[in-house]
Amino acid sequence: MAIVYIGIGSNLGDRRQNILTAMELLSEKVVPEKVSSIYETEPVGYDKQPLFLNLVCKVETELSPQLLLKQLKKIERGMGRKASFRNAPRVIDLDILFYDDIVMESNELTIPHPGLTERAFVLVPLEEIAPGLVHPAKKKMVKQLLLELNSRSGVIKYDGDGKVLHRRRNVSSIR
Ligand code: PH2
Ligand code: MG
Ligand code: MG
Repeated sequence: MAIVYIGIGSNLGDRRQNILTAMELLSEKVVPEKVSSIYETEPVGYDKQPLFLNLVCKVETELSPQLLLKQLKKIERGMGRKASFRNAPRVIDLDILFYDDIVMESNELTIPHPGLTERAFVLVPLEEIAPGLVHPAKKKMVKQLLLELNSRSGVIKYDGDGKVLHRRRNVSSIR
């Protein structure tokens, strides 16, 4: 069985429910091993959009990277995700972050996920469940990558009751 880390994000509709639904659908395809807390995160890349909820999970699977990607896309489509521009708001996003220690690059799939080392919304939840996990290309542990990123700003634990934050300008100031 391969060990895979998957990043999940949502910033449209009932974000928390979307993430929970995605986890449930995912559990029908792979074996969940560990799940991080949910974090509320400032949008990266295109910032005129709502705050995201993000989490990271560790799963085991017999699916190849390509077949796993197919299943993730199927879940995204099934949950009503529409094709849009890069970094656009989305009901649900499921990304393969790591697949064992595979390093690969193709048109439809790059592993490890290329944006990972610059994204606190991935590294913070990842560090929560796998601080010692080694990035197979960078040869550095997740906790090291997060230290080098030198920022957790815009990423805070979400308490589920929506009490944590609703306004973007507050995100970085609450730690
Ligand atoms: N996903 C993106 C672009 N920007 N920002 C946050 N905070 N969370 C995301 O999941 C995210 C993003 C592209 O997939
Ligand atoms: Mg993504
Ligand atoms: Mg994606």
